Amino acid sequence: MKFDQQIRNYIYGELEAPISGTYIDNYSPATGEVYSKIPDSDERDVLRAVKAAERAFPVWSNCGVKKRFRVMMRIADIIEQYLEDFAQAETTDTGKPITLSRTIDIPRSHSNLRFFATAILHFASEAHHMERQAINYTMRRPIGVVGCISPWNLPLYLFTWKIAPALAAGNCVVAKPSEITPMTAYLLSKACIEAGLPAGVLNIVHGYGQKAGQAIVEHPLVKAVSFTGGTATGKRIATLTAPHFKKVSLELGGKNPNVIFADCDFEKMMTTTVRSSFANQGQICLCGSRIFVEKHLYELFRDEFVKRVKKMVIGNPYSDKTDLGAVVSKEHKEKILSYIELAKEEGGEILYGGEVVEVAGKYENGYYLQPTIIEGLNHQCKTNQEEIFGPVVTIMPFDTEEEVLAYANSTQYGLSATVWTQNISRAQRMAEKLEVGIVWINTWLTRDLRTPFGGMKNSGLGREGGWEALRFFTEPKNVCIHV
Ligand code: TXE
Repeated sequence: MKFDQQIRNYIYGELEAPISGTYIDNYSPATGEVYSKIPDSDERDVLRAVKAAERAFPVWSNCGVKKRFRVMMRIADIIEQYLEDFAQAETTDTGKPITLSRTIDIPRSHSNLRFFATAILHFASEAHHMERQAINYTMRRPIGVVGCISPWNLPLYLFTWKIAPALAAGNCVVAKPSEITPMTAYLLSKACIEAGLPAGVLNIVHGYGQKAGQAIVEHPLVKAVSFTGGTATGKRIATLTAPHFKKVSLELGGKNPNVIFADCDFEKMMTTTVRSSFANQGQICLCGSRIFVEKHLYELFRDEFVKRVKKMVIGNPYSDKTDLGAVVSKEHKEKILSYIELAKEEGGEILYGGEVVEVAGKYENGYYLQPTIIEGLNHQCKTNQEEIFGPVVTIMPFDTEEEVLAYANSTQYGLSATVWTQNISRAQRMAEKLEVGIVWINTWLTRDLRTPFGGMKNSGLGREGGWEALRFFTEPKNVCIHV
């Protein structure tokens, strides 16, 4: 697929170059080569985008939910119509297998738009009647100009996950995708033009986080910020928004426990655990990177897990046979390798993996790593406390529920957890005591978009999804009428 060599910002309905005239190299992780360039935008481009959003807000916020529904559904239809182009772009930007782009990333992107385009038709609020005195009703009105900033692991999936509820609720958006994976956001801007989205309703500014991203967060007209990315960046954004009382939603890192009891459905657990460990090269904040197995199942689990992971096909992400593609960047590959070295220093044994994968031909300079399984560490070591965000898992045995709960809850993170057991009472006990925002029991990544999505502790602030998202992107006002 041919890509525009220089992608552009999308401001007030037009595709335009950055005011600076400078561009950033965009690498394909599969080949390690520059395949396009992205705008190196700064606060001047962000100012144009914020002004465009401010100008569009009065019409968009008052055009009625049916108009918003129709336009958003048209954008979703266009994404679906060009699914293959979007999938090729997503794989070229991220290095993930094309099968993942085709079946997860892009379908979920148009689902996000359709979900919130329809949800807004049913979004209602409440009234409170005071006998013989007054009637109260709650108005939920759009906030105004909001900022949406997204990461590189699920680029269009997470970009639309924020933009869709913001637009459906009647806000106008200034959005920035990761500078590492901008291509599908650029294709989205073209889809918006084709769909007839009114100018200024959505504005996409490309560029570095500390420059363009920070300018969005800091602009006084941006009243709310929805962010997904690293915990460190989340802390920075929280610091910048707090003094201005901006609403902020933070979806951050994770170090998720996968707790496996001996009474589990072994085959279902095993098939899912290979996926929850290594999907998207382990670059999903919900991956189960710490695996705890009840002691008398441990050896059977370990041997079967290693046997299955050894069969995974690593390499050319454009092949339908590939299970693991490239990790997202050279720097990220080095970061992951440094954690594997750390694990060895901390006494871990590499049961399988730990090495760079050499792929022949045009992919020889790509960023490929083996899926890596490590045992023999304790739960408090850095390898088991810090987010690696790559194809690396640790496995550990445990004796009792109390012991594994202490292990599971021992990190600074609290995003998600998976529990495998046929004992429903035990499942309920574990779900109640796990310090996370999402618990999957006998499954993983089963997603109902109506449910509250997000974590606690250093995994974030607030929840996305369903009414939670529409409430985040609206301001409630109580109106009390004397009767
Ligand atoms: O995230 P960053 P990165 C974790 C994972 C990963 C780490 C860093 O551990 O290694 O975060 O990944 C923009 N003001 N997750 O570098 O830096 C930036 O341009 C405003 C978990 O991708 O947080 C990008 O668009 N914006 C996560 C976005 O923030 C700023 C998924 C994310 O970048 C900014 C991805 C600033 N000061 C990484 N600095 C998850 N929870 O899914 C950066 N940005």
